Amino acid sequence: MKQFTSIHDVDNVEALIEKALFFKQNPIHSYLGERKVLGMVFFNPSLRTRMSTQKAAYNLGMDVIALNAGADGWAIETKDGVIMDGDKPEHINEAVQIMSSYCDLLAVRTFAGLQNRLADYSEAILTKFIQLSKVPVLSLESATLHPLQSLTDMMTIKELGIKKPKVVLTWAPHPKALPQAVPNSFLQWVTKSDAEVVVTHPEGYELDIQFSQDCKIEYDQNKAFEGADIVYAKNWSSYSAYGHILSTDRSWTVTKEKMALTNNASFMHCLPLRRNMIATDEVVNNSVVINQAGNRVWAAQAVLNEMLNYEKENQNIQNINEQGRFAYR
Ligand code: AN0
Ligand code: CP
Repeated sequence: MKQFTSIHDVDNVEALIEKALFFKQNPIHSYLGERKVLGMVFFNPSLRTRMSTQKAAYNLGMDVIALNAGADGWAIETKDGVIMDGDKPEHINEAVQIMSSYCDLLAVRTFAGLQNRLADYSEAILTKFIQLSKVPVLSLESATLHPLQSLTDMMTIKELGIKKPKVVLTWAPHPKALPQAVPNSFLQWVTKSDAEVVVTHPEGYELDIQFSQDCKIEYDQNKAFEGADIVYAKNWSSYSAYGHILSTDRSWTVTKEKMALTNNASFMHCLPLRRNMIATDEVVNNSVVINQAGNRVWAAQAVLNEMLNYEKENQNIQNINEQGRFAYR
């Protein structure tokens, strides 16, 4: 795998999920990453992504350099053509080239600004990283997608061992405007599986059709929950009224009573989770979220492993070409 920014970078999704499950059983399988450096750049905070990806890299023998852009590094200007007389002393055009020169793989977390839909959905910062980096790039969540989370989610669903599960993605209330990255990405992956997928949210929270076209939309949350095997909760801000909070209706909070409508469903969430807003204490305490978050290590390890393998094969091809050239001489 050359890069990892969405499901479209993955040749064989099933094999990648299997690889993640394999690493869960055999964490130290090889030291493919020995003497290689993973750079991780965060434009936004992270607990799980940062620690699990670092742990995954260690399991493969890699060293890790993590940088919180703007906190432990200089604040980075990401737009071209601006007069840099504000609070950002560093420009992304130099920063990415330089950071990538210190690393063998470069990982980046960007975030939606939620002001301008076109700008967020063009993935300007991630695209800059891909264009300017001297080494392969992977996403630690971008403005519109979170593929490492989704791979983890698919692995966690697979572990539950339910054939053709009914999976319900439910919107839930939250006090701050959040991106659509997690639900977009989840739908991108789960609709490629054998699951029946239903999305439920208040009107106005319809996701970009490119992600929801293969799902049933049900505006009645109780109806959606009927017979569900998996309930995946997440808040997101509006896509149509871009970045706006249209509802904070707490009747959408996932409760024990609502879970009773399901087929004894497992409750999933990517975390962090605001208790008694997204779901009640009882629901969270009886959920699979800890295993789900734990699985982030194995998903990241599978992705890093595939990217290191690709680099190694490319290196081998280069070496063979070099040898051929010398032989010819
Ligand atoms: C982020 C989001 O909704 O995208 C990160 C989730 C992985 N959540 C928060 O900022 C609370
Ligand atoms: N789920 C997730 O990506 O969590 P962090 O924001 O803590 O990395």
